[in-house]
Amino acid sequence: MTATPERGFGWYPGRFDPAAQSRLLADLKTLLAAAPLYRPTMPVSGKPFSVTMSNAGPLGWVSDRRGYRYQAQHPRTGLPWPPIPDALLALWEALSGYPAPPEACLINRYDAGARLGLHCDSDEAARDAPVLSVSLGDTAVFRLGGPSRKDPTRSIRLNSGDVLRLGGASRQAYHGIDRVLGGSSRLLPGGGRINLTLRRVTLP
Ligand code: MD3
Ligand code: FE
Repeated sequence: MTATPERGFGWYPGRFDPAAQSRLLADLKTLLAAAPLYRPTMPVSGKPFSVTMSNAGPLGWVSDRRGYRYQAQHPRTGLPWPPIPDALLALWEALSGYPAPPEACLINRYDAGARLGLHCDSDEAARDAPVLSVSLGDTAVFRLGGPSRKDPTRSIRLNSGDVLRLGGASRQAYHGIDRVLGGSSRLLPGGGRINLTLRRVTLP
């Protein structure tokens, strides 16, 4: 008998210890040399995001004047996204409860003053799969609501090494990053925060 894996909302503070955070950061440095962070723009308006982004995996999430979508190539280099680091594939195996691997790892970088407005993630056909989030660097004030923009919200402080699983009903919840607390971690040279989200995009 095997235990039923959990699939709903989960918060795993310190899931990556400081040594594992450093190893993941070293993988990211190599990855971002091949697929540089770039600043996407909002659909229609072309207004720049306050976060910079890149991706790993067969698919990456992008935004430009034409809209939001997943695509196989980096929008600036035209190259395929690099592979998802093994430590993140292992995390998905351990915590997703999903029978197929992730296809996208979206990398969001928050420098001083960056934030992410309240939104929900609905560009994936596989909304039966959870999203896993890994926080690195400065602490973020994360806001999590419900399926309607008007639902009450709660605030969660995400520290470096924390993992969240957004599965079940929480997968459709509105959420955002209100702010990042400068100087709260020494992991990233120069400060700031990196968030990684692992996603299944297509139905297996
Ligand atoms: C709840 N990222 O990339 S991670 C995003 O910290 C995103 O960069 C934030 O929202 C960040 O779309 C928050 C936590 C998170 C990620 C995906 C979710 C929460 C979610 C998808 C559905 C519901
Ligand atoms: Fe999101």
